[in-house]
Amino acid sequence: TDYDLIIVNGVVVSDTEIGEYDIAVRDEKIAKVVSRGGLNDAKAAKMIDAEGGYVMPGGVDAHVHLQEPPLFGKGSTADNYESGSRSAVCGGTTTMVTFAPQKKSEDTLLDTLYATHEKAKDNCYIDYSFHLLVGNPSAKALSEFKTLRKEGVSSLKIYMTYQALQLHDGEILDVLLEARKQQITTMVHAENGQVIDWMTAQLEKRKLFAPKYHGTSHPSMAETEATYRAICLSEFMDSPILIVHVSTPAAAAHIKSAQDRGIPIYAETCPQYLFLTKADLDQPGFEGAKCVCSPPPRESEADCDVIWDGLANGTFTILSSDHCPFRFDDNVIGKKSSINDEYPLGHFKYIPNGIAGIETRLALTLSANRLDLKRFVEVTCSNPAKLYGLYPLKGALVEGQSDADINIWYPPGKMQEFELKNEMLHHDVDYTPFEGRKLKQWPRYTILRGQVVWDKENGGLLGKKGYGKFIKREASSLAKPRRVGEWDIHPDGSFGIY
Ligand code: DUC
Ligand code: ZN
Ligand code: ZN
Ligand code: ZN
Repeated sequence: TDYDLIIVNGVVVSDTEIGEYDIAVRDEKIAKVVSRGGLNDAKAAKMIDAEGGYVMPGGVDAHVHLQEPPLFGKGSTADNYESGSRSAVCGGTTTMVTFAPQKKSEDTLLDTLYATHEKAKDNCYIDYSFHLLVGNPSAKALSEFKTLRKEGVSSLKIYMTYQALQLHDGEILDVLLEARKQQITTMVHAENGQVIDWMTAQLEKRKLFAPKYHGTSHPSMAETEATYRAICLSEFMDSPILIVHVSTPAAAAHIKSAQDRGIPIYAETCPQYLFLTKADLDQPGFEGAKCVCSPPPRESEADCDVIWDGLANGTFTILSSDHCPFRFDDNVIGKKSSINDEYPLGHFKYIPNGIAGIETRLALTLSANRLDLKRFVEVTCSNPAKLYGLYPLKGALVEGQSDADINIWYPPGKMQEFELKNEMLHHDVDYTPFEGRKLKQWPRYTILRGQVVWDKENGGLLGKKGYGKFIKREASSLAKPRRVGEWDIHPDGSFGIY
């Protein structure tokens, strides 16, 4: 046989092109992409007829929290590497970048990295890589950035909020300077932690504890201010950043204006800011806790519309899930119910922040039918791969270069609209914040390095735990400083790039 697998009759969508192409796979790689019919004489061990369905690169989800200790309120995340990556593959995501979380109490980043490797090793259904989450930018930690690059880690994340993680501005400058030297991309969680703490104290004085006050305690202003501050610090240092999970029109406007000036500022949004609003936090009983994440779902659908616009017009470089699930009813592992002896009716500040979404990201967004298809592929597959140094190995269908990671969607008219239910999902969580949403699409086949790992009609999950492997990443092909040279203080007292 010539090939391990051929896919015929598909409508292939990349970030730059849509067309009728057939694809051949050999030795885990994309071997050929040819005009429809061009493989009619080829011999292959297996053939898939896409029947006119879209054929896209496998999803790349670059913002995933798995098996993390309590950092975002009480409780550890619900999914471990096994259940999280299982959920991912059943929703068409073939590569994930998760966090290796360094705590404030720890000095080194390398131990964190090695410990995270242990959690993931032999447990993943999909390929994976890590961002270092820097909780303590100690001299030691900063000196380890160089080794991180050798270990295939080219990005890290810092926080401007959460007591367990918040860095002050001087620490942020320390990180940006060292990141610049090592060509590392810095992801920033931009919310002003002091504003959030102050608002929380105000609400407590008035005995306002219901889940909806999570939204009140995280005002848009806290995100807008921190976003602009992060942009200023990044521009000062000429060190590229990506602002994660942007939720407000005002923050998006600051990002757009920096981008228009040519500053290397990148941004991410997530399905929760496209589909959820404040009303989802304000539900009977404690149900609102199911939609508590940070930043919170915002005011109204008009806000969601602005975020959709930013996805379409390029303000947002990538669409990630921020999968960070906690169980609703669980007294051991981070219950969303947040009831304790002091607050028998619960308190919003004890609700761990985060929701599940790794399995629903692609189908929810594609079903909404609001993005150009090439742009959909760009923000969910190609751009995350480019931004984080995985391209064209991942996020593309380039002959001889890309891994054969492929999603084949249902052909037009073949899938009936259906209501999403948590029981359809493969995570280890007792609810989805998107319960009842109407979907028109779901991946029919998902292929990872040439293997069919998901076949919705025949067996569902076919992939095996442990098939997913660690991928070493290069420097970002998008996020580069504007000028080469070192940031330093010049002999005349001025400062900047030499
Ligand atoms: N926001 C969340 O909702 N969860 C994890 C961390 C974060 O910043
Ligand atoms: Zn995070
Ligand atoms: Zn965050
Ligand atoms: Zn996150």
